[in-house]
Amino acid sequence: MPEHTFCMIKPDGVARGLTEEILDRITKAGLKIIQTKQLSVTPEMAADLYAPHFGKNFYPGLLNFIISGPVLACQLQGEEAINHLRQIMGATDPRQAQAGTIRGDLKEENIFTADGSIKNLIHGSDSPEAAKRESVIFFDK
Ligand code: IDP
Ligand code: MG
Repeated sequence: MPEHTFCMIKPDGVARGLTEEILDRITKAGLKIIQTKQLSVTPEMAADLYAPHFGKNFYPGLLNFIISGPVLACQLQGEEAINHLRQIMGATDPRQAQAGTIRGDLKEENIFTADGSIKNLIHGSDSPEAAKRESVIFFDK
């Protein structure tokens, strides 16, 4: 079934000039890019996006990381877009992400920010509910 998903090229991906490369991988995988927006995430938006992780030990570092520079927010569409995107992203920890995935192929030697967040280039919604919720934070406000 065609569905929509939300993704975001994180500050590390934009800063390293990997935006085109990552969008290219997404399109080559058969996902359609409906809308993109480059912006700097505000602390409020970051807290909203990562509310499910509130209280975890990596939460403060994650918020600092996501507001540290511009990101590219994207709305995608395609067959099983949510799972498909998650597959081409690869595992959360890039050291465990398989070859051929975005996180696996494009990882840096040091995957951690100064305060311990994992830098892994891309965010992708993990459920239809998350896709709706996250998309609104970036595109409907
Ligand atoms: P996901 O991005 O693969 O969905 P989540 O578990 O939702 O992974 O975590 C959100 C983000 O928080 C990750 O992409 C990563 O940047 C960061 N993160 C997750 N787990 C850890 C951790 O154990 N240490 C540091 N940062 C983490
Ligand atoms: Mg997640």
